[in-house]
Amino acid sequence: MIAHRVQRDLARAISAVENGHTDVRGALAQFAALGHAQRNGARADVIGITGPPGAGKSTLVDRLIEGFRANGETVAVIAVDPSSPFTHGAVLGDRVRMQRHAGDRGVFIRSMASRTAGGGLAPATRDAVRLADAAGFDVVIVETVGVGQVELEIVAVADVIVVVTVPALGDSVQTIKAGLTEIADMFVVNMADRPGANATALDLKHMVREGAREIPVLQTVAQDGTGLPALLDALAAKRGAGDSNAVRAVRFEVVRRARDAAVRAALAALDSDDASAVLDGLRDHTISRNDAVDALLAILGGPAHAH
Ligand SMILES: Nc1nc2c(ncn2[C@@H]2O[C@H](COP(=O)(O)OP(=O)(O)O)[C@@H](O)[C@H]2O)c(=O)[nH]1
Ligand SMILES: [Mg+2]
Repeated sequence: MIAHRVQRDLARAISAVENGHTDVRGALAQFAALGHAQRNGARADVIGITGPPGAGKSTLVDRLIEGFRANGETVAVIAVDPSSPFTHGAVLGDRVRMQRHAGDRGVFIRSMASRTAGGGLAPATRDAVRLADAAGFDVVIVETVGVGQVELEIVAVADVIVVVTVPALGDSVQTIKAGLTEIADMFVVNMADRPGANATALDLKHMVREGAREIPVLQTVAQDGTGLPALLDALAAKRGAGDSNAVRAVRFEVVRRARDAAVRAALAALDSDDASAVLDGLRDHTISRNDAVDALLAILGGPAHAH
């Protein structure tokens, strides 16, 4: 249990940091001065839950809270939402969704609307996680809306990363290919009550088989709790394994930079004289689009894409 007083001061400390009234060090010092920093050394397990809007992340988090509480662990949730602080749309929704835990002193829930202009995780998110850790919570769950590259920043915050997707989100597996296998500790196909869940899970399993790490692919129905015991088991296994987030962050950074370099090389190749000749042929209708792509890839020296 986390005393009500600690919960209240934690909420205030997060607000102070979020509003820029103090930095995280100041907030932690204040926290300690209030006699709250019971934790020196022990660390919360930080679980990142990321995925597209509407995938069922908040519903899943609600179920996870239930699971951790049943295990006697205290849980803080930091839900980062890109919606405007002025509209409060989905933020309010999250609060309502997790409302049933409101009276539980082992649970702290905080929605943060703030994000940086670029769409990244606001620094305040990181600070909120540190503060929740200092407050003594056993588990901190960070829910972020992941679209494209944005979710990847969660690497800097979380020890274990769960990427949530849903069936029949046509290009979700494609999006995931752009480097998510480097950061995901597990994939969850939520809404497994909908058609296409098995196919999506199979797609993901094929994809993760190519990687070096073992990444479980699970299916859940967050609404009724189907698959939650397996998800909790998988999380327990990852938490116990002490997977190094530093290793993962470095791997991801290498992939990101290699991808950036490849993009730069492709753009440069497209500016070459050889490439201009191919593109002229495309304009003159003497070459098909597919043949133009193959020819340009050949100029780039990369593997030709077979269609
Ligand atoms: N059919 C179905 N609906 C779900 C499931 N999980 C969540 N939902 C619903 O999907 C909607 C979006 O859920 P929410 O948790 O807010 O998604 P988030 O935006 O990813 O946090 C809500 O109406 C949920 O009730 C599921 O497993 N199956
Ligand atoms: Mg949500």
